[in-house]
Amino acid sequence: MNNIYKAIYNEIKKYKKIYIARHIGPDPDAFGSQMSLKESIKLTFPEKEVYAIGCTVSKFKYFGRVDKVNDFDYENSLLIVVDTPDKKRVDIENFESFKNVIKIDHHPKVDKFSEIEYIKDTASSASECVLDIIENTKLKMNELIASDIFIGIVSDTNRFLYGVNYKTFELVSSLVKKYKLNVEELYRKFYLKPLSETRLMGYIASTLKVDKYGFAYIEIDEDIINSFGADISSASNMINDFNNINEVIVWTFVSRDEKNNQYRVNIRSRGPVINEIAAKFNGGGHKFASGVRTSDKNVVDNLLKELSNCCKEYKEESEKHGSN
Ligand SMILES: [Mn+2]
Repeated sequence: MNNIYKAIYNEIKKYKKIYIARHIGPDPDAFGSQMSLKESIKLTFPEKEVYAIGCTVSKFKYFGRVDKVNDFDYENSLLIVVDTPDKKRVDIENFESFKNVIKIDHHPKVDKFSEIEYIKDTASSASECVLDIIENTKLKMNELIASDIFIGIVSDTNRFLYGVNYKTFELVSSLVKKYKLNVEELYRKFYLKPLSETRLMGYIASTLKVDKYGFAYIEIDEDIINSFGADISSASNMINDFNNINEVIVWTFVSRDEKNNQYRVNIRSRGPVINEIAAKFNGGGHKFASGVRTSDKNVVDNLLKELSNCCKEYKEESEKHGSN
């Protein structure tokens, strides 16, 4: 084992109580990396108490339940944060009070918030990072763990569309072979969705505003989301289903989180790099999948303007070079 694997494994070995957290507004990779790591630690060390913490999302009940914890044993336990580059997006309060913190992530680095950091921004997903750690330590794996990792990778790459190379396929291929994963069954379980959600997608598609530069956006009200019987996280995760529209280069969902008095802005792109723009507005993420949270409506308006502008420039640039 090289140093980072050894360091992570030794910390896991040392603590009786381990909490695993991920980012707010969790997506399937956040769940996949969190749940697979939890199960792997439990399988390897049955005597340990391992908790997966953070909010629940109805759309992702596939992954099983998160653990309800009322009192955190900060002084005696280890916290592992997966799929989260920045402090402000860790879905747990006072996380720096834990005896020790480990970060496992595939986003470009934002904050350093732990002594032990595993950051691999060439990995397709945090789930792939967990797979790498399991394979390079004595952590164990079984079919359930392999399935969660598989779904995490599939989802963060949008079914092998983004951020993949031959290595991703090799990893997935050996995972499927070794644990005899029933890919069709997994896809069916994961991608089958209720009519209510499909209707909400129809609403979004018919309401989406698209400007002449290829910038699309929609503001979705929580009341509307609720009237379709979906929750806000499920709705903002639908953004990935709008990636193949000819007239759209960058698209944005703005939803208002009433409880936290915040606008949640999700941005996707199939052309210009958007995380630098998101960073200007105190957000972040990947080159083509970013987000911003703010309580200020002016920030949202300015961000939308800037994104439309960047589509304009991108379009002009592409036309100059005779491509589309
Ligand atoms: Mn991820």
